Formats: sequence, C-alpha cells, structure tokens
Amino acid sequence: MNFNLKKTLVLTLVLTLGFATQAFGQAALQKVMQERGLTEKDILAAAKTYTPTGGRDEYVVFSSGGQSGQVIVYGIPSMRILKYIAVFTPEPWQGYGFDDESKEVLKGGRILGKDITYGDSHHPAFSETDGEYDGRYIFINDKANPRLAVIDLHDFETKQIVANPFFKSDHGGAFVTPNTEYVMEASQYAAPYSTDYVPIEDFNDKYRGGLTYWKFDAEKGRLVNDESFTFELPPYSQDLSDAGKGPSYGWGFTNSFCTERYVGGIESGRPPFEAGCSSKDTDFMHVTNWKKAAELAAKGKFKKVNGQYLITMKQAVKYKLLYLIPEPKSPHGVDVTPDGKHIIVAGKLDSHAWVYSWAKIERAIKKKKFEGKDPYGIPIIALETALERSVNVGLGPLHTQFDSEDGVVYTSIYVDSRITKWNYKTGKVLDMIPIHYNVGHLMTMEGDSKSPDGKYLVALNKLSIDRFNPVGPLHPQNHQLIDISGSKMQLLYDMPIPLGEPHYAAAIKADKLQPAVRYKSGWNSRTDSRSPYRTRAGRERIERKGNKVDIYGTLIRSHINPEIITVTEGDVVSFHLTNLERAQDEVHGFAMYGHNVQLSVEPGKTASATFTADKAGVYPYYCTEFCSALHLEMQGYLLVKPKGYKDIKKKIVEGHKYTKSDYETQVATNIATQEIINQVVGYITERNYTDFAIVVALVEDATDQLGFADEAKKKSEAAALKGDYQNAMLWANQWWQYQVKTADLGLRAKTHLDENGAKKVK
Ligand code: RUQ
Ligand code: CUA
Repeated sequence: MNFNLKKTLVLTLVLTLGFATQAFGQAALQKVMQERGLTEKDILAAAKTYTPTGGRDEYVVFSSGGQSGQVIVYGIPSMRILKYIAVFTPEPWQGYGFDDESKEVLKGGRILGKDITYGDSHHPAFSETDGEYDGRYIFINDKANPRLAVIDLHDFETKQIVANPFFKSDHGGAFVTPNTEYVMEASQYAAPYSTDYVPIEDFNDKYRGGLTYWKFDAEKGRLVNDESFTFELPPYSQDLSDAGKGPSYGWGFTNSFCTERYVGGIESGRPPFEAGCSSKDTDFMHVTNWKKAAELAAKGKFKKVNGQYLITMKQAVKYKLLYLIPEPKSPHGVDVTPDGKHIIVAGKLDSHAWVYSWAKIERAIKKKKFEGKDPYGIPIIALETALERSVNVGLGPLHTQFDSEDGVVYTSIYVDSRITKWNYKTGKVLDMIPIHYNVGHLMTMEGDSKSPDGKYLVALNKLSIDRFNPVGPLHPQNHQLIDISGSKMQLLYDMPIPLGEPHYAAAIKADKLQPAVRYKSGWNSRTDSRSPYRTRAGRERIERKGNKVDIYGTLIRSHINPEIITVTEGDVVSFHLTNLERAQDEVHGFAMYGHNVQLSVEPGKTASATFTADKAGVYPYYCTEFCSALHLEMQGYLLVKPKGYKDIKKKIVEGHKYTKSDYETQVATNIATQEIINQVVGYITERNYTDFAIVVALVEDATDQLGFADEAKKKSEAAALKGDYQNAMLWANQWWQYQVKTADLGLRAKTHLDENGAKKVK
C-alpha cells in the first residue's frame, strides 16, 4: 500500500477510536487553580463559557467591526470569533473587492464617484418577521459615508451596498421595522442635500437633517431605492432610531442632539461645537409615521428626488407624519420596549433614563395637544404629556436593552462605567455591575426583538487600557460577557476586539441560522444567480476577441485548468474560475504574482478577476487554500508575450525519464489502492448514507474523482500500448492522484457516518 494512503488510514483509525479519557481529578484541578491563581468564581465563570472542542454556541453575535467596515461574528458563551464578514471594505481572504462580482457590490457604495476603502460601521440589525429575528438578513450602516449594507445569512456574504442619496453622514441606522418593511437610516451631521457648496451661514435654512426609510424586498433580499422615502428634518443632529411595534407599530422614533443648531468655529474665536451643542436642557425625539407616509407616497403625494420620495417638513406637518417631544440633554439611545408600549431614552449628560408612554403620545397626537412648534413648524408634544417616569440610573446613561423578565432592562452607564439593571415599569433599580471601562452599547440575547431571551449580556467597551497584554498605544476594544440569568449580574469573560470600534452588536439564537455549505454549480454569490461564466468539467477553454481574453477555468483538487496560458502584452485578461467541488470545506483560492489577484472560490462558486496584462513577463498563479496533500502543486503560469514576439518552436524537455518498470510499479499501487476504495465504498453503501447530506456531497465528489481516475487510467493504458512509458507512467500517476482524492473523500464520509450513528441497511 502507498505510504500517504496508509497514513490517512492510520489517522482515521486513531480519530475513530479516540484517546483514552484522561482523569481530571479534584487534585489536578486544585493544582491548576493554585498555579494560575484562579478563584472558585473564576472556575465557575470558565465552566460557563468554556466550550470543548467540536462544541457549538447557543447564540451567534454579529458585531460591528468599526473602522474596518466589517462585521465580526462570534459565539456566545464561548466568545470565539468565527468570521469577519467583508462589508464596506476590501477583504482579501474572501476575495472581497478583488473578484469582479464583489467589486460590483462595492461600486454601489461609491461616494461622489470615488471608491471608499474604509467604513465606520455602526449598528447591525437582523431582519424581522412579526417582531422576531428571522435569521435571513442582517443590515449595517456606515456613519462616515452614509451607506447601508445587506448581508445574506444564507452564506454570510454582503449582497448590496446603497449610498444615501441626500445625507453626508448617518448614525441612526440600521434599525428595522417589525416585518422588515423598511430599514431606518437617520443622518447625523446636518448638511445640504445637494453636493454643492453652501456657506455655513446658511446653516438654519439650507442645511438639513433627515431620516430615510429604505424599502426592503425580502424575497429578493435587496433595498429598493425608488420605493424608499426620506423625511426632510431640521438641522438638528439626528441620532439613533428605533421602530415601534405592537401598539406603536407603524411609527418610528429618532432622537437628536444639538437642537441649538449651534455652529462652532474655534479658529475664528467662536466657542466650540461642544459648548454650543449642549447648552439647552432638552433636545428632541422625532416621532415619524412611516406607515401613513408609505401610503401617501404610493398615492403620489411626494416628489421624487434623487430616485426616491422626499417628504418635506411642510408636507410632513400637513399630513401629520412628524412630531417632536423634548428629551433629556444630549440624548443617545432610544429603545422601544419589547411590547411596543414604551420608549426609553437616556441623556448622556443626565443621570436619568426617561420612560415615554406610547399611549400618552398617541393621545396627544389625536387630541392635538401640543405645547408649540419648533422653528420649522413641527408640532411639539410637551415632555409632561408624554413622559411616564424618569429613573436615576447613573451618570452618562447611553443605551438600554431588554431582559426576558417583564419590565427588566439594562442600561449602559458611560461615565460611571457600569451596567444598571432596573425595572422601567416600577422605576426600581435592581442591581449594578462595574464594567471595566467606558461602556458604549450593551446587548442582550435577541434583545431588540419582541421576545428577548435574557441569559447573557455583552458590554461593548471602548478601548481596553490595562486589560490585556499591551500591544502599543492603540489598544484593542473589549467585549465583556455578563451572566444575567440570576438576580445578580456576574462577569464571565473579557474578549479583546482587535479590529475597530465595535459600536453595536446583535445576537441571534444559533439554531435560527442554517447557512449553506456550498453553492449551486456555477454560482455568482453576489447576485445570487447562475454565473454566465459557469464552466463545467471538460469545457475549460480560452476565448479571444481582439485584445480581450476570457479564461473559462475550473478548480478541483488539485489542479487549476488551464495550467499554461499565453497572452500578449496589453491584453485585457479575465479569469472565470468555477470550483467543481461539492463537499463542504473544499474551497480553493487563486492568487497570481503582480496583478493584485486573490480569489476565494468556495464549492460551486464562479468568481472572476479582470486585469490588463500590461507588462510582458512570467506570472505564476496558484491556489491559496491548503486544499489537499497536493495543494502546492495546484499551480500554473500566465505567460505574457511582448507585442510582436516571434515564437521559436521548442518542445518541453521532461525533467525525469520513466521506464516500463516504473509504470508497472505504479499500476500495482493503483490496483491495491482501488481495493481499499472498494472496501470504503462497500462500507458506505451498506449504510443509510443518503440520510446524511454531507455524506451525499462527499460521495458525489468522490464519484467525480473516480470518473477522472478512469479517464487517466485509459490514457495511461493507451500510452503503454504504444510503448510510450513516459506518458504511461505520468498518466498512471495522475490516475493514482484521483484515487487518493477519492479515498480521502470516502474516508471523510465513513468517519461522518460512524460519528453520526449511521445504520447498516444491507
Ligand atoms: S452609538 S455608544 Cu455610534 Cu450606537 Cu452609542
Ligand atoms: Cu486548491 Cu489548494
């Protein structure tokens, strides 16, 4: 038997039998505790978070990756990072921003025609059905360049980026309405809606805030600009938003700061923004009726500007779509309670959380009970009219999240660096826990849905001085996991986030996610349709039209087809590569010297890379994922000939000569290998393997490989018949390579069957 194969078999045996379980006795535990200085509390926290090898998490978190423009995915309670999803910025591993398909997605996020290669990503939000996270999509905003992105949770890929057609920044996004009818995106820094120069002296008249309700087509999984609408709002700094639910369904809430409309100017001797933007005692919560606005838009009541409906302040007042309510000084979070009956707002410069009653607001609107109008004619509902109570929760409250227990909430307290647990229905403070430093957002499990799970809370702390091994002046951020299942909060775990400021996160029950492990064959994953460049086995080709060269290639363990490609200097070259594998994990990468080409081609995917071969030379390419034992041999050359180059016909001289006896030895090995394959095939087919999707995919791949083996075998035998032992041996070896891959797949299938209790049926 061949050595490599033997090794695989031995390894499989070891894995199947397992190692003898070691005794982790009490004495050993005491010793470790002593050596590492751990208390019993530490051990308990460890036991609550530690997830043994192969274990799964109960919740999956999607956290903003801050300036990286990405989304960080991790598990709770283990806090193990699972993925960084590329969203607003190029990300090489996923080929994002490198393959033609994802470049198209990023194009949607261009600002003033320019590619933006960072993103200040802030608030992720799950799609919802009837107020519950449905596990289908997640949205996230970019504050610096007001953009929204749609990530499909079927494959954890970004499908769409849209740039707001009016704003110059956004902060109040992404927040979804209870059936994901709309995704809310509120501007932050007032600016003219046009891209023209407008003097700052015109601030009150020509600078504007706003709130966009982006229409979402859940079937297509795309935001639809021409069914979306934007509320023109006063030049206050609109901040976070939240959508109403239950009794407040159809409405949205957006708070604001700097309703003073102060414009700084330190350089000209004016007091800075921070002085002028925090001088009044209250700011305004904006209450918007999106449901009625949508109906009026459908009736053609609003003009289209920049492709979507624009609702002017005048129209909003006329149609009773917009109201203001005073809020505590410099408010930050606005959070609608799970039952939709209350709205909790916290003021950064106040020590209270303010609980507003939707019933009271609604009554005031119906009875037209207003205390006046703002300078833009928007009716103001008095604070006393709308407020249910205010509760002293600590200095610098920011955001509130909800528990599974009725009325129980958690508020992040920035200045005091702690979390306060309290009851918004009784006004009682229940518990407090210090957090390590500068908490911003906090998050409970499914905490934005109408039925939060409680259980865990994550404090998202800004920076992390003195918490981890030092790594220079720029510190990681710190996510702290807190157990909230009991009456007292208990800190479990500190997780450094070394990527960007993770503003906000959202956690979903893991079993709501059923991501795919492969694509349909020849799939453009960004448009979710079959790629026109899909290439099947045996149909690989190079097509030339003028100076355009299209390479229709395939990837399968362990070769790239084609392997030697010659083009001419100045040609525009497009590689279109289809991964023929169906088994999960069998991803191939594709990188080439000197052209900034790096693709990730997962099973079934077709990805393209287009570039101009502008310099004559030799450009090796290869697979960047260690996909099989012969991964390093998964290689090829792009040869770029100078213009007008005269070919001198030469032959490749083989570096090694084979004899008849080499050929016969190889054939003997192949026959022995085939016997092993037959045994594994027998083992699998005697069992109910079709009940296991993973095994079916492995068997499909194995069958393909065996088919290729057979083709190579025939070529080998034909060459041998002609006495061409050089080619006979090379094809015999290729035949054996395919056998090895077949055996590898077969053994993976067998292991899966063994580990998952397959039954013998024959
Ligand atoms: S915000 S720290 Cu950018 Cu969500 Cu509150
Ligand atoms: Cu494919 Cu390495």
